[in-house]
Amino acid sequence: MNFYSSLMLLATVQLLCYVSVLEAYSNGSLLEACATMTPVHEAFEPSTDPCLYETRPSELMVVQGGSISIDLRNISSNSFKGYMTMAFDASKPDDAGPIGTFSMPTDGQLLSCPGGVNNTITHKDNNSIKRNVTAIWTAPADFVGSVIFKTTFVRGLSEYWVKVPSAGGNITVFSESTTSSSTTQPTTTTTSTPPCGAASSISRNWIWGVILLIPVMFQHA
Ligand SMILES: *[C@@H]1O[C@H](CO)[C@@H](O)[C@H](O)[C@H]1NC(C)=O
Ligand SMILES: *[C@@H]1O[C@H](CO)[C@@H](O)[C@H](O)[C@H]1NC(C)=O
Ligand SMILES: *[C@@H]1O[C@H](CO)[C@@H](O)[C@H](O)[C@H]1NC(C)=O
Ligand SMILES: *[C@@H]1O[C@H](CO)[C@@H](O)[C@H](O)[C@H]1NC(C)=O
Ligand SMILES: CC(=O)N[C@H]1CO[C@H](CO)[C@@H](O)[C@@H]1O
Ligand SMILES: CC(=O)N[C@H]1CO[C@H](CO)[C@@H](O)[C@@H]1O
Repeated sequence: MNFYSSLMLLATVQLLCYVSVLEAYSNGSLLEACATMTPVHEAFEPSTDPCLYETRPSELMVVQGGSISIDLRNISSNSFKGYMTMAFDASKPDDAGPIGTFSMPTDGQLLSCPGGVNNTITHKDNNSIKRNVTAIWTAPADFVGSVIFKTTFVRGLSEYWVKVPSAGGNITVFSESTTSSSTTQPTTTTTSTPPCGAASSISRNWIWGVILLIPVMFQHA
């Protein structure tokens, strides 16, 4: 192979890389992470260390169709670069899909994963440091029961936690008709920190891997 054909090959490979990078940023590709909430970096497994971040709901009870805010925040001073949060019906497997709707997060974007609209929040840019992301979650109007928020936090290429349950336990969505009879306020002082990496099956999704590799690719370019 002569010099010029090598050069052409290199240029083609780079072009293909560039195209797949662009595709990785399209909303359609991010949607592929909906099923597993799992970023994949070839060489790295999800961390089993205690999670450095938490999902903190403002309330542990909400009336059907009502709203609460959630904070994704650092526990130490460490900051994260990527995240994905969904709310699940605690009585069903996660395969049933996320429920409720989110408002636009303070740092990130809305996704509509299969089965709903605006039912997922995730990061928008690949490289900024995030310490405290806030979003409003609205419970479905036709649902009563226990809800659990789960967040995948990405600190960097080699360190991420998948589907970390929210701090303080599950959220109870109660019926409008029981509002008048329930006069006791739920305690919101629980401070237990759930373990990370609670996902039962970690299936691989290369899309997030591509997304998260981009800063590295840029640095080495
Ligand atoms: C990050 O965590 C540290 C320690 O808990 C805290 O002092 C700091 O305010 C947090 N920063 C933000 C932006 O939440
Ligand atoms: C909280 O949700 C989990 C499902 O993620 C479930 O296993 C657990 O039983 C729920 N706890 C309560 C008290 O409903
Ligand atoms: C979904 O979010 C978009 C962007 O904020 C908003 O315009 C739209 O009304 C939302 N749809 C629903 C059903 O919440
Ligand atoms: C996170 O941001 C929200 C809204 O900006 C604020 O109310 C809350 O106090 C912040 N939490 C931390 C721990 O910084
Ligand atoms: C509907 C939706 O999620 N649109 C987003 C697609 O991606 C761009 C760029 O990341 C966002 O600005 C849109 O809001
Ligand atoms: C879409 C986007 O935010 N791309 C950025 C990813 O990170 C590199 C390196 O910091 C930036 O140059 C891109 O603009």
